[in-house]
Amino acid sequence: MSDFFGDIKPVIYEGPESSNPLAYRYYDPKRVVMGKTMEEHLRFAVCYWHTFCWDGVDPFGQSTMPRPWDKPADAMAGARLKAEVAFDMFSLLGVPYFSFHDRDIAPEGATLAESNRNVQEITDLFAEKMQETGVGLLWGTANLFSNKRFMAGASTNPDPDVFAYSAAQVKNAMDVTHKLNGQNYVLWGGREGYETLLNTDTKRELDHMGRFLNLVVEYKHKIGFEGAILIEPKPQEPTKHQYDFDVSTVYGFLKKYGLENEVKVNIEVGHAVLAGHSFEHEIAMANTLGIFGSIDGNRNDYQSGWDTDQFPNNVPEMAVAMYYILQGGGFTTGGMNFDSKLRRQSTDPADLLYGHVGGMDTCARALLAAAKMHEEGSLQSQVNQRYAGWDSEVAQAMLSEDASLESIAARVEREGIDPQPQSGRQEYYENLVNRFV
Ligand code: XLS
Ligand code: NI
Ligand code: NI
Repeated sequence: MSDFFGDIKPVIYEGPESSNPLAYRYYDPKRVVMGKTMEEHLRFAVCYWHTFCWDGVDPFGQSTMPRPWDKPADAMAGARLKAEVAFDMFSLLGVPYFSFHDRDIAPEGATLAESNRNVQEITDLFAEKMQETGVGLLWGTANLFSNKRFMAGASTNPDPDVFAYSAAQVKNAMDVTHKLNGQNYVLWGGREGYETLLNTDTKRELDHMGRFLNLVVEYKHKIGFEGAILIEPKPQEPTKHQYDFDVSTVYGFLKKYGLENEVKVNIEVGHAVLAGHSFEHEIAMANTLGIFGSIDGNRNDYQSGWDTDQFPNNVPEMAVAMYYILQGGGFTTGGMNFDSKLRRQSTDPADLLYGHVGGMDTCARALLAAAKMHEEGSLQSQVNQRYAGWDSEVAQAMLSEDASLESIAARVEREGIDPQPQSGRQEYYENLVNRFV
């Protein structure tokens, strides 16, 4: 145990009446909701990057939260201390999972081989700590965006050597994720996009990205990795135009490159907002297309145009999202990973805990509301009612291969069909949701 968190005690469930800022008021891990415990439903994960690497720098100012593990003179000793603190925090919170990029956990070396060795050394330490604490790995990923070699992309870089370097880095990140029994492997297209069309061959770039992802899937099968491969959509930032704009765009890409049955999506709340969607829209599309995988839980500022990665704190919004997650059957390999970071004035170690405790309670409370919406059932039955006309034989016949525009047109004429508008009753539905949140 490190002394980073001082004498803070493990956070436990104390119920809605508790005023202890470091207690759960709704997250009661063993409480059963719709046949599963809250812990099994929510599958919380702490992310390494924002939690242990974010030091508060912004374009106008220096680090506000220097950490004791930032040790430029002995970066590997720093990485080991960081791992120590990380596992202390997972235990204090009682989260079942964590997630990381290769470059979050260990310093980059002079060569790729040295960087890989550093990553392997720290993941060996993780393996011991995971054994000790029972914490699992929700997902691993490779950072293919921070180093300047990736400024024009990784697999979409015009330079084939960057494609090769990226493949080698991903291979190592997949190896360690596999070694740690990761539940998923994530690819967020960090700089897979472009700044100006004038210098960009989009056909080549998409073909290269498609081949790269196929290489990843082939390797997954070769090593027997049983987790899911996930793409994380985002519409912009860092590049002006990111190729993996949103869930539907990613699906089109997967289809084109023959991967729609191999790859799913990791949906981030803030990225949905940046794409001009709601979070629940992205979940519903992923359910519809059969590619729902996992969630990066956070919230985005609605006025800013960038990715603010704040901790979730809006129960009514999260409840509707949770409703659609449950509707799709809930998480399998996925989970609720807090891709959320502190504001730069939140400089106390305890702030890291407040952020996560609040985020977890928001999700737990949302889960309870969403479960009530499902159990009570009137929302679903109203929707079924709205489409009930399609249950008839004549309606279904229009969708069969025997139907044609002529046969449908003939029936309309014969029967004198003249559709009358039916109210969509949006306000009624909205009120129905508010009964539960
Ligand atoms: C950045 C992304 C990133 C991914 C992992 O916007 O959210 O943090 O989750 O590479
Ligand atoms: Ni993310
Ligand atoms: Ni983000």
